[in-house]
Parts: sequence; structure tokens; C-alpha cells
Amino acid sequence: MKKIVLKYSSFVLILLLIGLAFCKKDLIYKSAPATNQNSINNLAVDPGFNYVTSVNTDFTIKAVDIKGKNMINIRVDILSDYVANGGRLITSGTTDTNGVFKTIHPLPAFYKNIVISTKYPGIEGEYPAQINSGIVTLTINQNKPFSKTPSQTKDITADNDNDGVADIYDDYPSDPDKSFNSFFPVQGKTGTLAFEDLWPSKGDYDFNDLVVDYNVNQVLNAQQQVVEIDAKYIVKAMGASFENGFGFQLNVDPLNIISVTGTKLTDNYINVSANGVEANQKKAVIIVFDNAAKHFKNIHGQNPTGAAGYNTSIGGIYGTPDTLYVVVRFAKPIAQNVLGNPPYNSFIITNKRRGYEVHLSDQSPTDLANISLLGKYDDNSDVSLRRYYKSKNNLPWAINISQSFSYPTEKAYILNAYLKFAAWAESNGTSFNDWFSNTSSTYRDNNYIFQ
Ligand SMILES: [Ca+2]
Ligand SMILES: [Ca+2]
Ligand SMILES: [Ca+2]
Repeated sequence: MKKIVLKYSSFVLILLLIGLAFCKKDLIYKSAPATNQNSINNLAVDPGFNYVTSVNTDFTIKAVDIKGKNMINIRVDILSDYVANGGRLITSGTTDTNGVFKTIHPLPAFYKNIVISTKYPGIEGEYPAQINSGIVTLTINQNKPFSKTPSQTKDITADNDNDGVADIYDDYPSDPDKSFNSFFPVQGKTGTLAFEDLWPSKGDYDFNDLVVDYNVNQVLNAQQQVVEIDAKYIVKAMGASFENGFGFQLNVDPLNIISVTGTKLTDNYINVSANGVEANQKKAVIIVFDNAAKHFKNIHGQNPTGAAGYNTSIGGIYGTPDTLYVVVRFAKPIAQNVLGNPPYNSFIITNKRRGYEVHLSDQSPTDLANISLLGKYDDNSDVSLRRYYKSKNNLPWAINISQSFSYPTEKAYILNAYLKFAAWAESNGTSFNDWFSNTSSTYRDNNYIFQ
């Protein structure tokens, strides 16, 4: 009898414990109702939409002097806003013999205006310009005479390194190979890459399995070609038990790279050539780090669910994010349109399995990806259509946001955190192209955002 009572009471105890565990999970996950998971699966997204948050913008800037003559070799800067409003440098160049500076540069899609700035005597100032469907045209007319003609001002013509860009307009006045800096998204500010890591299976759409902030400076020569990439990466969060690596592919022959510095490989599954690029790749691939878990310092706290990972549960485990500065130097300068836009073809390698790559939608896998995974489980890639890393209903496994992104908390669906994400995706990116911002109180539910 005693035995039966004992058996019975331990059975009840076990039931109680199981019950408690379920309650605890529900309480702590604070997950949205199941309907929200359904709603992300029911999004009606155009098969061609690829979740891009920037627009390639075509700039034509002309400078004309007071007599109607073209002003040549004038430096112009493209800024995100007036300096007084916190505007940051985006890119720079000089006018050609027609008095024109032309460039193509990606801008965050939500920008409506930018500012063109020049310090050239007689036309110095900041000039607002509208962005019309990816096109900016502006003519700067000199409307007051020079106090001194440019030829009288020795400072304006001195060119110490003889690269054709005067010292005062040259970001590298003693280096003939370098003339300008060109940033994405802007000087001194980061964009964010956010990944799901269960590919080719569907993730939970919290987009925090690996979160990397980046800023890329393309160092340009006087001809606006890229000679060096100076990139900064911040390993912001890892809401995952998988130990993921991170890298990017450039549309460049690996032999055209002199050196890569600043990467951190700790787990012995990446083979690197002498110049620092990954071995056995036809296009240059740079693995920035091979295990995100090794890039958090002063780790403290505990995740309430007991879940692995850093910096995704409010009040949970926190580690100071590591910052890596990667410098890629090219042997021969590369045209910007050949190299492609920062952050280039960025991807993660999941759980130290080299064949498992997760890229942004419609970005192709590298030579070392296991191609047999394409189209498996929830992935709906189709190599013949150059369709990659999209589910059947066109959901991505990775997103690139053109400003620093406050990512969702662990297991919170992005739709619940960002209330305009669905409308943005369903409108093919035309509505709410600033969905990740905090423009109005209707944009976010802070209960589901890590901050
Ligand atoms: Ca120079
Ligand atoms: Ca120079
Ligand atoms: Ca996660």
C-alpha cells in the first residue's frame, strides 16, 4: 500500500513538473499566438521581391561658373542630410572636363532627399537635391564672384601625390592610389545583416540567430575605382544554439586580392590562401569569423528559458559584442559596378558545416556550398531562375537593413515586432520602406524588440 501511494505521489509530482515547465515556457517566451506564425506563412509576397532596403541611385552633378563655363576638378560630397542636421558623408568625387561628376551609389530606399556639398571658393555650400526614382540631377551655379580666382590660390591646385586630385580635396593627399572614401550606409553609422540559421528548414522568423552590424568604406582612386575595402563588423547578437560563421563574396578573381587583414578564424574548418581569401573559390570569399560564439566578451546573466545564445532575451545572457576591422586590398582597381554594392554577397555558415550557407534572397551560394541542399525542405531555390534562399511563399532567411536594426527578441516573430513589415513585403517594397525605423508609434511593438 505504502509503495502504491509512493508511486502514485511521484507520478503526480512528475505531472506537476511537466505542467510547470510548460507554463514557464509560455510565460517567458511571451510568444505571439500561433495565428501570427500562420500569418507570416500566409504573406502574399511577389516571387520577384528580394527584401532589398536600398536603391542604386544615379547621380549627375554639374558645376557652372558665373560666366557659364564648366567648372572642372571641383570636389563634391554627397551627404545624407545637412551637416547641421547630423548629415553624414556618403561618397565624394571631382567634376570632369565637362564640369560633371557622375556616380552610382546605393542609398537607403527611404531617403527622399540628399545634400550635395562643396567647399570650392565661389560655390561653397550645401545644396539640397531630390531623389526621383533613383536619379539625382543637380547643377550648382556660381552666383557670386571668386574673392580670388582659383589659379591665384595656390592651395587649390597643389597636388602632392600627383593623382589629379588637389591636396585639399584628396582624402589621401600622400597616396597616389587613393583619393576618396565612399561609404555604405554612411560614414560612421552601421547597417545590419540579420539571419535565420535553420535553412533549408524554415526558421522561427525572429531574425536574430546571427545579427551583424556593418559599415563599409570603399576607398576609391581618382577615377572612382575601388582600390581597398575597409569594413567594420560588430557581432551584435546570436540567438541560436548553432555556432555560425560569417563571410562575404566579392565579384572579383581571388588572385586580384593582395591581402586580407582583420578576420578571426578560430575553429579550423576554413581553408585560407596566402592572400587571406578562402581557398578553392572562383570568386574571392572572405570569411570574417567562423564561430560567432567566440565574439562576445564579459558574458553574464542567464537566459530565462535556458536557451543558448547571447543578447536576444531581455534580462538574459549578455556579452559585449566584438568589433572586427577587415581590410581587403586589390592588386588592380575594380569598377564599382563590377564589385557590386556593400555589404556584397554576405552569408553565414551554419553550425560549422562548411556546405551550409545562408545568403540574402537571390544571392547565389559560393563554390563551397552544398548545392544539393537547394530546394530541400522549406527552401524553394531554383538555380535555372537564379532564385535563391526563398521559401515557397517567398520568405527570406536573411535581411539586410540600411541602418542599425533593433532586432526581435528570442522567438518573437518579426511581424509582431515590426508592424509594417508585412505591408512592406506585400507591397513589393513600395509601402513602408522605413518599416525598421521608429517613425511613428504604430511601427513597433517594443515588447518583442531587444533593446
Ligand atoms: Ca592628390
Ligand atoms: Ca591621393
Ligand atoms: Ca533565434
